[in-house]
Amino acid sequence: MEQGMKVCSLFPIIALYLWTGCGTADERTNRDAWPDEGLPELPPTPLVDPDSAYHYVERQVSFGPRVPGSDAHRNCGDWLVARLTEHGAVVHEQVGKVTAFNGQQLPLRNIIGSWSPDRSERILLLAHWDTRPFADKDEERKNEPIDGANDGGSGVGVLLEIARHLGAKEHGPGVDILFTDVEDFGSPSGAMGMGEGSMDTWALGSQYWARSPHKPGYTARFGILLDMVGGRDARFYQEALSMQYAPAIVRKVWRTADALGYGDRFIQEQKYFVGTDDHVPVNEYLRIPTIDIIEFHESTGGFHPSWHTHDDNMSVIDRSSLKAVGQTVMEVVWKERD
Ligand code: AHN
Ligand code: ZN
Repeated sequence: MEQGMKVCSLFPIIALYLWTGCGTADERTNRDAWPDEGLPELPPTPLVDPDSAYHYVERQVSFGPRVPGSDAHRNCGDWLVARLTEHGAVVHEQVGKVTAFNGQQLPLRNIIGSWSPDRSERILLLAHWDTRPFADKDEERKNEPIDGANDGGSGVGVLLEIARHLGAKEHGPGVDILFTDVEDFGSPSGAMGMGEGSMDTWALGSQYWARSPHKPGYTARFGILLDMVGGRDARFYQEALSMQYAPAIVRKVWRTADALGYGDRFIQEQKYFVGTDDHVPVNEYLRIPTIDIIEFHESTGGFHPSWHTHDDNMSVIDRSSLKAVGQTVMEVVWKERD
């Protein structure tokens, strides 16, 4: 009898425990973010390895500045194609010619890796892989190209680390990783003024791709651009153009970061500081709601202080920033269902 009483008095506690999600704090926060009770469990989200992401950044920098038309650019492009292929992607290369703001003709090489290419439901992840041909924000050696560890290297490094796991993703939408070229050959502020046209001198590779995607009629549920995501203690505010084009995707990503414990990195507050970036043509021409995860730096009220200077080298790269961004994007991709 006494035994029975105990079970009876425990029953409401057990019931409450089952009802609230009966697991660790982590499991409960995930459930709050995706109220998917009743649907089959998804395989666990793979862990982003910060050392691996860091290595991918370092390796890109080791080729030298990836300035369109240079040997370093060609060699790094070949290496990117090899990495995507190694991780199970079907790879498309889109080559062309574009004219820079200064009249220079540049070869263009957009690189696209696709997983489950036949699925019509898709997610687009993108980052530019070229680096700026000059250091116009530096005091010295202004005409020499930069390493672009953060600006170029970091977004690609994180996406390659995600790519390493995409072969294991058998559920939900297919994924495309787009490495855009000739993002960073834009007109230096002052050279052409900050008039209307000067913004169009940036993101030439994504403009090209969005006007004429590798697959005619290409579309995706949403897109996530990573740009300058590797700085020490990087904080990501909700970027204003992303909020204008794709507020629901911004909220989904920032909520996910918070649920994973990265609320101190992903601040749920809007900042206007990006003139243009690769997400703009994707939104404008393809109407794919696409956001930009890009560091807002308090000390400049804009980009990282190393932006377009020779200080943009491996010394600014922080494994924990790569991890926070990579794990957040991985979780968003993994939790997306058909
Ligand atoms: C401007 O806002 C002019 N440029 C942001 C795009 C960019 C350049 N991202 C990296 N480098
Ligand atoms: Zn740049």
